[in-house]
Amino acid sequence: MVETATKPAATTAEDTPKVTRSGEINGQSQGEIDGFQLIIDALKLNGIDTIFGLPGIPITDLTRKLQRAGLRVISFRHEQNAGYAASIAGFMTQKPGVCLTVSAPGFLNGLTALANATTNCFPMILISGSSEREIVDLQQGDYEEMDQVAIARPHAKAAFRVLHAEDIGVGMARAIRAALSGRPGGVYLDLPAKLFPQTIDAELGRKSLIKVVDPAPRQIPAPDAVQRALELLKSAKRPLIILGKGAAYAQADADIRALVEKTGIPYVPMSMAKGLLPDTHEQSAAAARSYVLPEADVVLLIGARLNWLLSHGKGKTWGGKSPKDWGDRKFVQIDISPQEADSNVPIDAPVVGDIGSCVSAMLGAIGSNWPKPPAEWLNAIAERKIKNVAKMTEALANNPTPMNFHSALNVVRDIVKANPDAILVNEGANALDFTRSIVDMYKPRKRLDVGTWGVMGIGMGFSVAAAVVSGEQVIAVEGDSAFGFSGMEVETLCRYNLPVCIVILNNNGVYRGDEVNTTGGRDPSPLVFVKGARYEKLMEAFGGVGVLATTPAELRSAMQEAMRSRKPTLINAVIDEKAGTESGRITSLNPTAKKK
Ligand code: FYN
Ligand code: ADP
Repeated sequence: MVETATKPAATTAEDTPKVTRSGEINGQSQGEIDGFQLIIDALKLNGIDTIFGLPGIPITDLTRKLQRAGLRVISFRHEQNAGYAASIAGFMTQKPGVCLTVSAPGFLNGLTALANATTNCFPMILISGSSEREIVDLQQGDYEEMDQVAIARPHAKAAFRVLHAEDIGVGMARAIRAALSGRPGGVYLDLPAKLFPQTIDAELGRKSLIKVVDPAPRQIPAPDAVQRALELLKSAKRPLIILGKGAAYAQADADIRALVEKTGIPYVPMSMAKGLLPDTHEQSAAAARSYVLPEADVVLLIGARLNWLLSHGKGKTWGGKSPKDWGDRKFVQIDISPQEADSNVPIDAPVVGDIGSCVSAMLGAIGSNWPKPPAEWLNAIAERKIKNVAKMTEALANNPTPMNFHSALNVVRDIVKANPDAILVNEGANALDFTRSIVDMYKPRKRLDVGTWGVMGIGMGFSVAAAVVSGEQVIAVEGDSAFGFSGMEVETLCRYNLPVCIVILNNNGVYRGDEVNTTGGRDPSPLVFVKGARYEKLMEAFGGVGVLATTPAELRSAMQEAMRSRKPTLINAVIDEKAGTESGRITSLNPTAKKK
């Protein structure tokens, strides 16, 4: 192996290859290949065609070379947003989304997104350049010095560092396999600056690359586990299915629908599983959620964990007498991770495998004479649904001045119904919770939101990725606070001319905008923003369309125009600053509320 000088030549800004008299291209003999090229070839070989990132030392040249090599490089204004984009691209495509950052601070900015990907089971690879190992390890104060692998490891499914050009193929293969196989997650890949200009024999280099074969192998469930699950489900008087975002990720849409319909079991979708079956499906029990959870006697979880979002499978949400009461309900859980079962309450019938294989095995075993659930159960749910839907219809029919969440979201609901292929990105507190229950989804993987962590800041990163990956129209419904975390990426939307329509539900603050500082001090309450902020002008600053909407009619016409033009659009939908409650529907998680 020939190693070139150790200075990070990665920052050289050559736009056209420099060919010397001795036949070297960019200082590299034609019989040799460098780290840059090997990284690019390894990505291409594995079908990775889009990189989300932010250039700088030592990866600037890599971004140029990636673009020149035909990959799409989407450059952001902050690495966290690039990271969120990569992670959601992974969720949408079942290919690891790649985020590329500079060393230390850039890496750390991307790390939140990596941790979020791991938590949400999204396949993602964070690739960061890093400083000189020798200097970093002796803590001699290198430029952007940091032991990035050590820091990434607890937040990732796996973390690797490649020191030698001939190991790039293995490093990339290990990263791809770790991100995709089993339970998907975030992987960190550390590429020190010295690696990029390293050269090795071209033939050796080509041979060192690995095209990963079957990166997410099917995991077939054991037949007795399937049988146990079916027997339990068959014995149920009040069965329920809960669909989670794992089910959406699995892309086993037709089989999941067939299982739900053949068994006739009512189902509740978790937030990002909305639309896996259309929300208008007659078996959806979403509008009777707080009735079916405590009442169900056997619950089938498909790609949904019994974490906080499902009150850990116990306590009052599930009809228990105390928060610790497990109750006597039985659970069947389909999950790719064998360790998921019993994480919160006993799982009576774990079915371990990939959702496609598990659901298809169950379908194969149930035949055509599966007994429909007792009519008493179905009628009770229907009755509950009718009541809740009537309540919702009444709330949506009101037309107050100023707008409230319902009157604004009634418009979004109609627009999504008319554009079922559009992707809905959603974040906030009240803006999230109201949108989830008001806006029906009709197709799988069309709703992308704050996920397992309730993280704020995914809005623009998810929107960019959703538009880039799918080519579909994106609608981002944002709380005014949530939007602030990634708002600068409106420039990115304009730069790439993406069909994203942002609707900011603007009530002047976090949760609501009418709080005052009761101390008499000079500062505003920590929860409020500048009143009457003109967010739409931010979009206009970069050449997009900005609209101020104070009525449902104005909001409707602006959204319709955005769908028609496909121009980056920001609609500042002004709602009553008194609208909203603390933390939306999870007020009870605030420590003071818990104490009461
Ligand atoms: C739902 N509902 C409906 C409908 N769909 N009514 C009528 N029609 C339709 N189509 C009803 C449903 O029955 C519930 O009423 C209510 O609307 C809310 O439904 P949802 O959203 O399914 O249920 P809930 O209780 O809010 O769900 C719990 C949750 C969810 C924890 C899974 O809140 C969630 O995903 N939260 C994420 C919160 C978060 O991350 N926030 C970000 C940080 S905010 P009832 O049945 O009467 O209860 C920081 O401050
Ligand atoms: P939600 O928040 O919607 O309830 P979670 O993120 O809690 O969803 O759960 C997703 C679950 O799906 C995880 O436990 C994960 O292991 C599982 N999962 C992800 N992909 C697959 C797959 N292809 N097959 C089986 N299980 C999967």
